[in-house]
Amino acid sequence: MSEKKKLTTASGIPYANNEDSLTAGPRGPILIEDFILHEKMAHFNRERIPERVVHAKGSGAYGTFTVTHDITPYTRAKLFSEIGKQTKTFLRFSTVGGEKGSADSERDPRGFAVKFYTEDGNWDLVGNNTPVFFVKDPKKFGDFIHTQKRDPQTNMKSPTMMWDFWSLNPESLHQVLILMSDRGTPFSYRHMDGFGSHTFSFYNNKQERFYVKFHFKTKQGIQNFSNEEAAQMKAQDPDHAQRDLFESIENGEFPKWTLYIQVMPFEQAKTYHINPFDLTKVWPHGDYPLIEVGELELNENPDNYFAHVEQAAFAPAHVVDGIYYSPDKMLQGRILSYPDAQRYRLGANYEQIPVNRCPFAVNNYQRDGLMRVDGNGGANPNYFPNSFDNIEADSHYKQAAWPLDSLLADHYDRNAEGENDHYTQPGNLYRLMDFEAKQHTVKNIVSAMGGITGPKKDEIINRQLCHWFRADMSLGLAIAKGLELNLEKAMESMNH
Ligand code: HDE
Repeated sequence: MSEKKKLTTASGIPYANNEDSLTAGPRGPILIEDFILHEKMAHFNRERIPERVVHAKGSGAYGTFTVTHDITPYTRAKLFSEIGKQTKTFLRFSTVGGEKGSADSERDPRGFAVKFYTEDGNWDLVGNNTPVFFVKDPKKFGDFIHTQKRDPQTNMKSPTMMWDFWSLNPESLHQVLILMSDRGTPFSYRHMDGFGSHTFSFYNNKQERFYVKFHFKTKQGIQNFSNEEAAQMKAQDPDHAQRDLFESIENGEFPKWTLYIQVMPFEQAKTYHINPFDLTKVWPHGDYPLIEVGELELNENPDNYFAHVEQAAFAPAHVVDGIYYSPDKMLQGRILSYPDAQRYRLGANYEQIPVNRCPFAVNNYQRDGLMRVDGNGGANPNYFPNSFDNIEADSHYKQAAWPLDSLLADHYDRNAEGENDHYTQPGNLYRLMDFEAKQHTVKNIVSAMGGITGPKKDEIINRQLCHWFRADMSLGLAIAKGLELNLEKAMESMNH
């Protein structure tokens, strides 16, 4: 038996009785001096922090990234510097729309957020289990998420809101098709792929730039629930994915993913037939094949959920030397949003929380603020430059200037830029599916669209149907049939 420990207050004062309040006699009232009672109740009242406004329900684990292939021709990022190099990581999986207590088996994309604790700082690759997203401009994000949450009047989920938004934003079609396929209900976090989703950029030791996309391919194999199995699991075990991840790591069955990249030569971005910065589009692998990079293995469960998983803070802004952003508007929006969300959720010094702390040197002149627990710079100067602390802004980390002409940037505007072909890629994806996947996808769409109600029901259904037809005629027909629509009437309404 380990050595006994004394029960204490939060300030380390040992005390003898943790169950009886101090009263004036055995039947008398509680004395206000029972500060231990107050301390316990007051802390209890303050246990909840704001849940993530999206991705509130999640699971996380620590792991290791190991380089298996040389990509130094593309990037000088130290974590990729040599084959065999290992970097500690933390990965948080999540659903998107549900609250912190919602079910893991909801039909939803899954967050796939990876923190790499590199010697040049923490790199956060904050993606999903799909390579694309519903919208391509951050200005639409809040409105979109409102339709994924609860009706402002009834406080219930509303297929009418969802499909009204999607039918008015056809750029969403690609992601909606993926969401409605069986990939929208993954069997577990271990049996799905992960993506950086956005286009990022690399630069190598010669400061040559490349555009890059990241893909994590599961080594457990893709496995999904059908609509019915997901509904059943929601009732049977709303935390099934958390249980699966935690128990597989406890049992030493460490889940693994292979990291691949797609690389686009910098100059090609100007002329490539698809806007490479449009997050609703993929880069066809025929044009830019997958290049193997390394292996990500999850091998350590956090010893406390709140300390590590709930307080984990990711930011796409956190890129390290050799990796940088791209003009992808959604990425640009996220650069600003995530640190803002973390400061709101966790306070100004959130990067001192152990799960978020860089294990290597952190030298700056940010001081004070709530929960400053790292010594606050001690007696060192709190200004830069200065004649005392020998901290320098190391010119090695300067990036070459970014040529503006590469972005065709001879003017600025609120352009809804690029092509508006929202149909070819979802159509291609549907035609790639096997017969069973097509059947399940149509069934899931019919079941989801079947929830549209209210005075605008026909208008919303017909508008969305028009998008399905434009992606693929057989898909449109199968959905119309499933919804038992009178096609002539539907076509008439589409034509006016
Ligand atoms: Fe997020 N997103 N997001 N998102 N997102 C957040 O940050 C946001 C988007 C993703 O496990 C928030 O800490 C904006 C795309 C993941 O902690 C918030 C836009 C992708 C996680 C936020 C997007 C994601 C978040 C909420 C439109 C896939 C959970 C709490 C430009 C590529 C990370 C928080 C974790 C979390 C903002 C769109 C993935 C509000 C403004 C696209 C995996 O800051």
